[in-house]
Formats: sequence, C-alpha cells, structure tokens
Amino acid sequence: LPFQYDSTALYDAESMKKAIANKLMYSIGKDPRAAQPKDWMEATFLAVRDQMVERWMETTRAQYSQDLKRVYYLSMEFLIGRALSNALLALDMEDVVRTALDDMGVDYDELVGLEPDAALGNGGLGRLAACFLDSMATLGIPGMGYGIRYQFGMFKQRIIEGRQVEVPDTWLGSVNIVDFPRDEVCYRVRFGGRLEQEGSSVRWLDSQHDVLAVAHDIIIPGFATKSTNTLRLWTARSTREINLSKFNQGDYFSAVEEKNLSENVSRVLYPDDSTLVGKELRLRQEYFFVAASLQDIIHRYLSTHENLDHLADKVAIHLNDTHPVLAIPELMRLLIDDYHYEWREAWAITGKVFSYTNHTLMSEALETWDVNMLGRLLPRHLKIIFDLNEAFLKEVALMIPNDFDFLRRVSLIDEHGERKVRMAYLAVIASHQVNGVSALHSALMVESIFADFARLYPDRFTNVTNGVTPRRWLALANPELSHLIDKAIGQTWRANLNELVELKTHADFPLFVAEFRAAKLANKKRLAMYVARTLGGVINPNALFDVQVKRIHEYKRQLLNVLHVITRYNQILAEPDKKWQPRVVIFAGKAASAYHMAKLIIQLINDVGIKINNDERIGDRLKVVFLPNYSVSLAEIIIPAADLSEQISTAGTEASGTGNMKFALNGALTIGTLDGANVEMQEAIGGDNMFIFGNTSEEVSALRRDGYNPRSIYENNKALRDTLNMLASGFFSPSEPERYRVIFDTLVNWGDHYQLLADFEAYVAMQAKVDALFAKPDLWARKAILNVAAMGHFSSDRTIQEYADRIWHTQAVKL
Ligand code: DL6
Repeated sequence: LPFQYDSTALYDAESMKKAIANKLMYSIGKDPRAAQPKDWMEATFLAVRDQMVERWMETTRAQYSQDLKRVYYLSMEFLIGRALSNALLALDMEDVVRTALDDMGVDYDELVGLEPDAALGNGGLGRLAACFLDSMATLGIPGMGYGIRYQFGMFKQRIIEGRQVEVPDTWLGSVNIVDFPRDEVCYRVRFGGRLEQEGSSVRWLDSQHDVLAVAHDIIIPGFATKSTNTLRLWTARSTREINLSKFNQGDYFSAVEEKNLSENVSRVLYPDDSTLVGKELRLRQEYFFVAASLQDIIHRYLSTHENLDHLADKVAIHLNDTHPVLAIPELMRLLIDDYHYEWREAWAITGKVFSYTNHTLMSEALETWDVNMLGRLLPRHLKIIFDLNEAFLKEVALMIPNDFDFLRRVSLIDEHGERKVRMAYLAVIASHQVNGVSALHSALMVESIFADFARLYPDRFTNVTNGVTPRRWLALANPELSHLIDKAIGQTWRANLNELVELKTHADFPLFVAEFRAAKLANKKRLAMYVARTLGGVINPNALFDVQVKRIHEYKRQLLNVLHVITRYNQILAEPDKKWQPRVVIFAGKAASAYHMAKLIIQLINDVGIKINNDERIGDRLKVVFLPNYSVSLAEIIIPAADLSEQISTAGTEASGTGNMKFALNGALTIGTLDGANVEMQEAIGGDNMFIFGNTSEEVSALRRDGYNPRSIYENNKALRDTLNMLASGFFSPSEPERYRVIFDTLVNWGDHYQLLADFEAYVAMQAKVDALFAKPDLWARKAILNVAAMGHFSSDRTIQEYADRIWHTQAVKL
C-alpha cells in the first residue's frame, strides 16, 4: 500500500475497552455518564466492525489478484437478523467484548439484544439468502450479495384483540452502524421512454422518472477465517432533490413530489411473498436493483479485463427466484446496445452467466408481468423479450416439429387473456442450470411446471437441497447445547457439521442424555420467561413444547394444528381423569397484509387460546400461545426450546423448508408430512426418530385428480365433526358467531384445497404417539440426540459447496 495505517486488530479486553470508549465519545458523541444503552450498543458495534475491515480489504485484494471467478447472488430479500453477535462469533471475540463491557458496567447480553433485526425479507427465501452469505464467506467463495436497502423492512406485527396489526419497521437508527454508504458507486436506472430503430440497432430514448441507485456495503465475515465478503444493497436517490421554481411559487408538495416518487423504489419491502399487489412499484423495484447490480458487475469486471468476451469465465450471476429475472434482458441490452455485441454473441455470453433457483411450485407465486405495463416501463426490455421468444420458439419448432400446443405452452408470453411475460420461463431458457431446493421439489418441478422445458433441456435441471448455517442456528442461538456438544466432540463442528455424527454414540451415555435434557430445560425456561414478559402468561417448562413457527399460509396448515388443539381440548374435557401429557402449543408467524384467510387463522389461534387458557377445567394440561412479531431474533429464542417441531404442510407444497432443519439441529423431534426436505431428513435421521404421517405427494395428487370429498370425512369422524362444528357455531367467537364460518366452509363445503381433513385422523393419531414417547423422557432425549447427530448434511456449507462445484464452478480464495 502507498501509505501506512494503524492496524485496528485488538486481542485483549483492555484495548477493546478503549476502542468502545473512543467510539462512544468520537462517533456517537456521548459522555459515558450520559450514554444510553443504545449508545453503548452502537459504540460496541462500530468498534467490532473495525475488527472486520482489514480482513475485508485483504480478501478483496486477494480476490482481484487471484482473478477468481465471482458469484453475484441477486436476491430481493436478505433476512440477516442481528449482526453484532454473529460478527463476534466469527472473529472469536465474544469473551473479549464481554469482559470489556463488564469492566465498564455494561451487560453484554442486554446490549446485543438492543440491535434491531435487519429484516429485509419475508421468510424462508430471504433467510436462506442470509445463510448462503454466511457460508460463502466461511468457505472463501468470492461471493457478493446484491439486493435493496429497504428503508422499512418486514413490518412489525402487533396482535391487538387477537388480530394482526402491521406497524412499519424502522430498523435504520439515526446513527448508521449497519453499512458503509458508497456515494461514488452510483448508477442511473432508467424507466419509460420510447424506442428508435437505427438500421439494425435500437435506441432507448426519452426515459422519464430516472432514479439513481447508490450502494451501501455490509461486511459479511466468514467464520474462523479471514475470508470476508460483501452484501451490497442499493438505495434509491432522486436525480433531482427539489424543484426550486415550484418551491419558490409556494407549491411545496409538488416541489418534492418527484424526489418522493423516485425514492419510493427502496422505501418498503413487499409485505407479501405470495400474492403481488402494487404491481408497478414492485416491477420498478425489481428492475432498479438488477439494473444497478449489472452495471456494477460489468464495471468491476472491466476494471481488470479489456472486454466482455470472456465474462462468463469470471462471473456467475445467480437468480434467487424469479424476482431478479429482468437481469437477463438487461444483460442482453447492455451487451448489444452499449457494448455493441451481435445478438448471437450476446446470447452466448448471457446463457453462460446465469443460473436460477426455483423456490416454489405454487402458481400464484410464479411471477408474470403484464406486457402493457412492462412495455410502458421498460420498452427496450420488452422488445428484447419478444425477440428472444421468437428465436426460442423457432428453435423449439425444429426440436419438436408440428406441435403448436407445445409452442403455446413454452412461449415466454402467456396469451390467455391479457398478455403476460412468464418470468420463470425466461429464467429457464437463459440459465445454464436451474435447481430446486429439495429432492422432492426438484423432482416435482420437472414433472410439473417445467415438464416441457425438461424435455427440451434435460441436462439443465438439478437439485441442491437447502441448508442452514450452524453458526447462527446452533452456536449463537443455543449456547447451552453448543457447550455440551463441545465437551463431547470438540468445537470444530461449527465449520464441519458432519462431525455431529459422533454424537450418535453419546445418545447411549446416560450422563450425556441427562445433560442434554438439562440444556433443553434451560432453553425452555428462557422461552417461558420471554412468554411471561411479552404476554404475561405462565407456561410450564416441563410441559411438551409443541411449536409451529413460520409464515402463516393455508398450505403450511397451521389450521390443521388448531384442529388438533380443539380436538384435544374436547378429549381432555371428555376424560378429565385420564393422565394427559401437559402441552404448550406455540405459534408465531406473520400473515401477508392482503391475505385475509391467513389473518383469520391468526385470529382463530388467539381466540382458541383465550378459551382454552382460561378454562379452569383444563389447567396446565393444554395451553395455546401466539407469540407476536416472529423474526430471526425471536426464532433464536423459540427454536432451541422446542420439543416438537410441526412441519405439516400438504405433501408437494413446501418446496424445502429450512425451519424443519433448524429445529432438528436444536434437538426437537419432527411431526411432519413427507414434504420438501422432510423427506431427506427422514432418510438421514431414520423414520423411527420422527413422526411422519399423512398422504404422500402422489396420494395428494391422486385425490385431486380422482375426486376428493372432505364432507364425507367430516360426516364420518365424530371428533372432527365436533371440532368443526365448534368453529361454525361461534364457540370461539361468541361476540361474532359467524366469524369462522368461512373456515368451516372452506374445509367442508368448498373442496378443502390443502386436504386438511384427509390427513386429520393420521395427524391426531400421531400426536398420541408423541405423547406416549414424551412420557419416557430418556427415550425421547435419545431420539432427539440422534436427530442432532444426523443434521450434518443440512448445513448451508454443504449446500454452497454444491453450488460452487456443480453450478458456479468457482474456487475459494487463498489468504
Ligand atoms: O428455498 C427457501 C424457501 C423454502 O425453504 C420454502 O419451502 C419455500 O416456500 C420458500 N419459497 C418462497 C418463494 N415464495 N415466493 N415467491 O419463499 O423458499
């Protein structure tokens, strides 16, 4: 380097104390005597962030000098959660910081709890992206995440009179501790305008409402390595701060209207991961972040290469679901219009750069864009998509001659009604690899939504089963169990989760089993305290903690769980003298703001809770808890405390699930259907150590095909009938007896799309087996340990290594 700098590397508590005190004084501007807990948190965050900067620079320099192939992971969502404790784990500095703070009279645990969650995602897809960033950095894969720096992330959920109320998430404090703003990394993103043909080339002119995208960089530290990556998030800035002439005329609203319109692009995360509303803004968001990211990728590449001929040798762009798929026509546009490549050459480069992960088979979540809207906002891209479609359909006609129906089916344009662009199809034809996220999902993907494409390009489709990072989801979330595992098999499982298999033998050691049970009980007490603090109720930590936490969605079948709860309530009342296993059924999760049925399910859970929890005849044999505002940080408290993990989606609907993996890793037993990654978990864990029930995906399809009659199930099962009648008659909603009639009708009269009634009996019977096993605590704990021992395969390190080897073809950086 052309100059010297003072290394900030600190290894002892004394220097850390000084660093934190300096930050408090000089960056936060507070006298320690006047500092609030939040000020201490921000000062500590900044001092710790300094510890990562040198390795970050070193990694970047090494990536450039080794001219490594980079992975650019494009995702609308990164649900990263808190960063401070994660950074301290990665750097192995928790003890140093704890001691330093302790010396200054500040409580470390309280302090880390003050950091707001970076909730830039809705659920599984966004949390997976965050796990992937952690694993890429840990494995040394030169990866960079690109996304949007939403001013308001996932809404905060309040429960008022049993109903979900959405409150804005103001996660960015007044002091920016989260990221490094890079004002100089700024690109113009164009919208609207018209096209002009000039010979064979096309010019995109007169765009309107252009927006600037400004980069903000978040450091992603690898665990126990110097390797450190970047998450680059874009924020929208207006090209014009204020219209002074309008302001001077006293028209204050219009003076800043354009600024507000432009900056709305990065204002909010879409609070909806299944049905899209506010479509135009969503489309703007998608284009905004891919346009900025692609300009940035090309700029970075050209800083060390002469032209873009061999872009694909050094650049892999991964599309996390269809949201970033406009990156495909955008790269074509850049190559053709700005870098003057021929169409054929541009397509050859594009086809080698992109890969795509599909995360859902649900038709409502497979994006399409209205041709008119796309043409109005992005005329050049629409033209490219039409041209691509024409070339593609010509090729298909040669491969599959005289089959017009086939051509219609695979066309990028859906011609039924209003014409729409099918973004998933665009992703498939432009990507060299397309993967699903569990073995079952990937198999169903090529049998269903992409069947025609699998016929055209059989080698393109593959599976990479999801995984979760053991750092956040075991080491950080569950120190009790982590320390026990450390004592038994050493500490290196954090970076090599397969080592957990050594715990198998420990499952037969009574002392280990006892300590395992003690760790679980400690985590259950922690959760019970949290429940008492937030809801004011008392739950018994010795009861079975039966947990379902995830987005609220009909296919995830929280309703099936509720049906079991009500049935159990009736059973206890019918046989009060029987020895009932005490249970606490815990729910948490957010419903999309426009998803009425999901919100009604939340209300039902709360209403059922009120009735049961206040029924003195029941006592602590059954309690129902709905914890508001599910988030990454709340998951870190709930998951380690679970005895039973509910993974009960209709088989064939949950692409993978990752909560299922986190629970098993923390020693919960799963009650679940053969859906998503549950299938592979069963293979790894063994069927005897899980509670698998219900119809398989083939049986679900067969029922749909051959006729399914939920009403006859209702009529022939008394327990179910009683339960559903209670819903319909207003037993749980006396002030509004009709409130849950629609749920009754959906299940009994309107086809029960997710086949809850078909699985009800098997589910209730399996819950009885759960009770029986829980009554033998050592046997239960033994099985729970075997679950933990089998989770090596479900580390996101394994997942990322598979992506690196089979899809991206990248190497790790040498440091
Ligand atoms: O792959 C991550 C995650 C899976 O584990 C879940 O099973 C799946 O539902 C989720 N998919 C989405 C896609 N939704 N949309 N659009 O969130 O992906």
